[in-house]
Amino acid sequence: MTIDLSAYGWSDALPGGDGLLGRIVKVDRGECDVVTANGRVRVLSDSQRAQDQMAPVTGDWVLLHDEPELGLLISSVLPRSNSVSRRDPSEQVVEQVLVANVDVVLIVHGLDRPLPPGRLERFLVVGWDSGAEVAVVLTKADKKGAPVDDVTATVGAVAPDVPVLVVGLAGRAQEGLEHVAAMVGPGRTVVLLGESGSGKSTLVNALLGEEHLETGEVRSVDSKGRHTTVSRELVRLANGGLLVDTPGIRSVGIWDSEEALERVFGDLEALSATCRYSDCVHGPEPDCAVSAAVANGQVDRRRVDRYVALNVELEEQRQREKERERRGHGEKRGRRR
Ligand SMILES: Nc1nc2c(ncn2[C@@H]2O[C@H](COP(=O)(O)OP(=O)(O)OP(=O)(O)O)[C@@H](O)[C@H]2O)c(=O)[nH]1
Ligand SMILES: [Mg+2]
Ligand SMILES: [Zn+2]
Repeated sequence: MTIDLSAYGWSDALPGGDGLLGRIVKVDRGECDVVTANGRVRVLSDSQRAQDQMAPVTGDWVLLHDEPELGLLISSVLPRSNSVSRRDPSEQVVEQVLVANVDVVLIVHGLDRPLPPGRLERFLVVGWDSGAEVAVVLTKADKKGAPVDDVTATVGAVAPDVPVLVVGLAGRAQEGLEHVAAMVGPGRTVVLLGESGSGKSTLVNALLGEEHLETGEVRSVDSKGRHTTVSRELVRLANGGLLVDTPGIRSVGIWDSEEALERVFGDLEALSATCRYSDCVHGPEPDCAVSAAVANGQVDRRRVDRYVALNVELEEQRQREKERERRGHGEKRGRRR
């Protein structure tokens, strides 16, 4: 069997190297599934050499070599064009890369639950920080009383330029699916992020046209999902699109990212620059441009509060990171760019 890796997004413009080239399509329990020109193989993910540079993740291009006793091993992870990452929820100051080499990030939200603007802002920061295109997909529009207009308005208020796609995937009816399909072109890698139970795996299955991924009922009391998906898996659609399903994200710890924050809170950053004090927290300070904008109805106070809270969180993170570096840890796992 010979697989043309361009079908998995490989382009000759990317730097290659010695060894068998492949793309990681799944990582679980210390092992990776890798698609190579010779077919799909399973390799150990934590080969020492690969770890020395960076831990391989789904979407990575890697070079494999054959080790007499151990079989195929990842000898190197090729440079990433970009990656989607968040703050590691267990470690506070460490970046956790979720997926590499991504063209589009779809933020998936189920219309069976509220969409707190702060949650959306965090997902947007994670998405934009990668440099990929970002869109929001609202699922479960088929449900009775689904607040399509309200939630669409929330997204519009937080991020006016972000496309919003609405789908309802009950039974055979596949309302709106074609709009999502249109974003997933040949060779494009599209990752789905969202809370557990938001319908990511259901959406991937609908696009695939088969029940490839396991899906799970949400709890009826609070619409909470059950964390059905446990690994990040890249699947190829018949039209050549590449989709990465991911486990539901509980906490969206954002990684310090000036550019992405600028996209979400650019207007507030611009106003802050004209406050009298450069360290203004837009509370009781005199000559605060942000508070003035709130007072005349130009800016929503709650949005300012979220902005301030996020900045506090990032400042704490910077301090902890400095502390960590001082103790001699930060070198290997620091920020990649
Ligand atoms: N009515 C309706 N139900 C949906 C839709 N999309 C998903 N569901 C249901 O929502 C539940 C959760 O869907 P999943 O696809 O498992 O959600 P997930 O985001 O993959 O969840 P995790 O894997 O836990 O992160 C399942 O019972 C789905 O059948 C939709 O568009 N309409
Ligand atoms: Mg899932
Ligand atoms: Zn101010």
